[in-house]
Amino acid sequence: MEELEDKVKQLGNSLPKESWVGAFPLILYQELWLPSRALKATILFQTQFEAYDTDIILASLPKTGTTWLKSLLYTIVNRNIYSDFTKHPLHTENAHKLVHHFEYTIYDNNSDGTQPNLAKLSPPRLFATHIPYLSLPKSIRSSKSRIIYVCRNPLDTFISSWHFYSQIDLYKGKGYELDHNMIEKHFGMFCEGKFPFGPYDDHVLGFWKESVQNPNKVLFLEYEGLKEDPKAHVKKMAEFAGYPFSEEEENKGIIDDIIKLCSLESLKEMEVNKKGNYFGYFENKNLFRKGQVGDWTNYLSPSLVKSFDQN
Ligand code: PAP
Repeated sequence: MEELEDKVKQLGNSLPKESWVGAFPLILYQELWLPSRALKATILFQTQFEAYDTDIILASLPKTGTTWLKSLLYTIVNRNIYSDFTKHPLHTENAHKLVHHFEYTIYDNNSDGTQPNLAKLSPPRLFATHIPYLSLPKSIRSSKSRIIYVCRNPLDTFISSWHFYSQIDLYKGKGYELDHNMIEKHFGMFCEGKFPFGPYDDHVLGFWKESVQNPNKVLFLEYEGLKEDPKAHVKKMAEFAGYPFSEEEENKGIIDDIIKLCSLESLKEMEVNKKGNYFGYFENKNLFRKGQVGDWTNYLSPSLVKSFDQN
């Protein structure tokens, strides 16, 4: 392990670096702007993970709806075990602790002490990742495991990330929130692909292409579509995951109950999400903001957006 530690350190020293909002360190690994702290875990994930055909993996770029999708997927798949939504695990654990991220908690034993034992998880194992399709371990791509991908309008994704990092002290981003020069600077970086787990386009296109070529492998969803018609999307997710709703369940209104339990308003009000942290260093409360489609119009000028369109 020490040997790996040394190799990762050496590799880390040799790779190009950037800082996202404040001083959140990024490193360019396999054409991917990876948060530096996730380098070792990503390498372990890529080289050690053995997928089961029954695994269901939620993939996304940060700030595109990960917490929402984790909550929905966990609730859909476990609805027979946790049928009383007033006592649902989402009331006591943040979604990131119910569906673990490979490159954070699962392969990072320095994270938050919630590292699951992969061999002991009963199927279907639910996982999440921000790693792009072509950088995933071969066993995920070659097994029958399924991937649910969510994408979001790039401008809203950028603004959500901007707020997230400029609200936290940890990377000294605090105070930047309304600093327009800083927004412009970081928007320029985003357009160049320098963004956690970016470039944005490569990420989205990788999963989109696979969803077209192999629709049984990747279900491609859009945040905006989920907002517009959550019921149709929750049904689609349940079918894809192998847990379709029966007519009886539908008649009882279970889909509406799941949507309500996992709504932004509901999650935001849960005590567990008002305090505590996830991945060992991010605060739960910062995961829940406006969830508004088109929020970027409040922050980005038409000329900035034009420069984005031309890229
Ligand atoms: P993560 O990648 O760090 O986990 P992620 O959950 O993907 O973050 O994205 C957070 C965004 O999803 C926030 O968007 P905003 O900044 O534009 O408001 C957050 O408000 C939104 N969000 C969180 N939970 C929900 C939910 N249940 N429904 C809709 N949007 C949500």
